[in-house]
Amino acid sequence: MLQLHTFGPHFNMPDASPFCIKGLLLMKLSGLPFETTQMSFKQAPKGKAPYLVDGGKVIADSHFIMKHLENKHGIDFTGGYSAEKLAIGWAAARMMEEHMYFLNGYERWMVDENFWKGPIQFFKDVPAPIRPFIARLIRKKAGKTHQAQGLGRHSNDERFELAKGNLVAVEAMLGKNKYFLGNTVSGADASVFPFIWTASTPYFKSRIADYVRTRPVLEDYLKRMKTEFFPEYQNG
Ligand SMILES: N[C@@H](CCC(=O)N[C@@H](CS)C(=O)NCC(=O)O)C(=O)O
Repeated sequence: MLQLHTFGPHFNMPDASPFCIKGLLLMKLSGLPFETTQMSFKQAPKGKAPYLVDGGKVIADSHFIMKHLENKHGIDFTGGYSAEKLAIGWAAARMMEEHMYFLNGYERWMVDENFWKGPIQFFKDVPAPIRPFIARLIRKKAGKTHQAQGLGRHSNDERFELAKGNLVAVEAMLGKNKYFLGNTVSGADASVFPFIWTASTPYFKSRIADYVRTRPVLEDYLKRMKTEFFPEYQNG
């Protein structure tokens, strides 16, 4: 059976990582039987989750997992949409995965209150006496990543303005659609929904989350997607 390796449920959501929720949604959309397994940094080909184990093959990265499902299992994630619509989906996916992800990650990892409530849980297997030390070390590494990526160099107000820009754009693209591109679910939903969901969870204190709660179009989309695909996390 196909095995999707993820971090597992955290923060009242099916996974701490939006990329893993994307992987889960892709698997659900594929209709193929699959199970989820705890990821291992030793096994992860790119040192990240999710990755998919399909027989003897290990496929790293949510995009390449999607490609693998298409090429090896004949799954169609296009939803039958036109090239123009799919281009919107591609652009939105990059906006969410390469931009929004970091804006939200900053809130979780760099805001003290959020870090000691959320990401600290990732270190629960580290022996208690050295746990705070290791956690601070990894947090420092995350800070360097945000600096190198660039968004970590902005002020809080500037980061919020950029996140708001993403949310306004997604809202405009969504319009009255049921799913991201129209009335049929597609791979684009797997790249948009998890990133809005994880950015808006009430679990963390965040202006981004507060803003999503003022946008009925985004809220309704989240609610529809959770109800259909993750009903057990309705309140996450
Ligand atoms: N491009 C990758 C990104 C995956 C990714 O960034 N995963 C993060 C969790 S959100 C991770 O595993 N980070 C662990 C690390 O960097 O050490 C994908 O689409 O799967």
